[in-house]
Amino acid sequence: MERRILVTGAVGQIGSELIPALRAKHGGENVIAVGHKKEPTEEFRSSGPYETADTTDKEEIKSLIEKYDINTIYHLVGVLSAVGEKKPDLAWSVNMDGLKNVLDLAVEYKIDRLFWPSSIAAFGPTTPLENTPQRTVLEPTTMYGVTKVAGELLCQYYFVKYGLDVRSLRYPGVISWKTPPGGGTTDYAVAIYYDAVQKGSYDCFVGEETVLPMMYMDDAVQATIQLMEAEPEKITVRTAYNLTAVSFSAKELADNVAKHVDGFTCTFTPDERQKIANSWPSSIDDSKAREDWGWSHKFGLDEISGDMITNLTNNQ
Ligand code: AKB
Repeated sequence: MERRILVTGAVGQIGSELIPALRAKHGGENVIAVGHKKEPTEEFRSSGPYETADTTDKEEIKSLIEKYDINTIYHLVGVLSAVGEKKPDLAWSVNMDGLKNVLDLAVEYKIDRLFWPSSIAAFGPTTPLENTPQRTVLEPTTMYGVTKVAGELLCQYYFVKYGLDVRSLRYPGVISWKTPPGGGTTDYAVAIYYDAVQKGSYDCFVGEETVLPMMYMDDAVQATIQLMEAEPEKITVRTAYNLTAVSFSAKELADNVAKHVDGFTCTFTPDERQKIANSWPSSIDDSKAREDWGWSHKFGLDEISGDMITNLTNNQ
């Protein structure tokens, strides 16, 4: 089947890197990037169609599905954890109303495959936080996490009730250099590289003992495409798959950055995001994703640091 792909949240952290990968694979004209407020780069605009739409407005998304004869959707747009705690109503409306609109339209237009991102934020303080199993307690204490659990169940409901082929991943913290940090709790693991290159120092907003699961963007893009290309019978989880690459403490991260940037120093001044970080797992069991559709990661912490520093230095 020729894929006609719509990607919402195009200018966000994952969209900015998933779209070029999808365009390289399926042809630029077959991948419709949909942004909202943030302006894309000229290169991004010129590599394929770019549209502006608000996903909470069903008619706007509907007209794009019709205009481009869409059969595949990556619905990436979302308000992340830290911003979600400041603006819970916005998080609910963007994360839930937007998803419900896209799910309903996917059924109406017989969309062949739909991807929606979940997150480690679906877990909470009552979850076993080490080597967190695929099936476990989901009692998040953030609005973002609440929308992730509700969203996962809604996706599964649409699969069971309507046969919609919807797939999802519980992303860990994703580290990348193309977009600056965007309102999440795992942002420190991105901001540290920006500040290391620009200032030679970083004041980290979580304590040095904080350990969270993380992944490099190249692996996140690979996992997303691999999941979406897997044969439907291989997908045995219709809520969202656990996914991870490496877990490290904020101190281990800072020490690793110092290996790559001479004279780098890091201080630790925890703020309100510490509480969110404490409620999330320190490591994840993603064996189901590895068994079902062959997931395996490539980047460890040292490779992530090397690549981040090289790219941020070259793009200063
Ligand atoms: C956040 O920190 O809010 C996100 C996430 C883990 O989903 N990066």
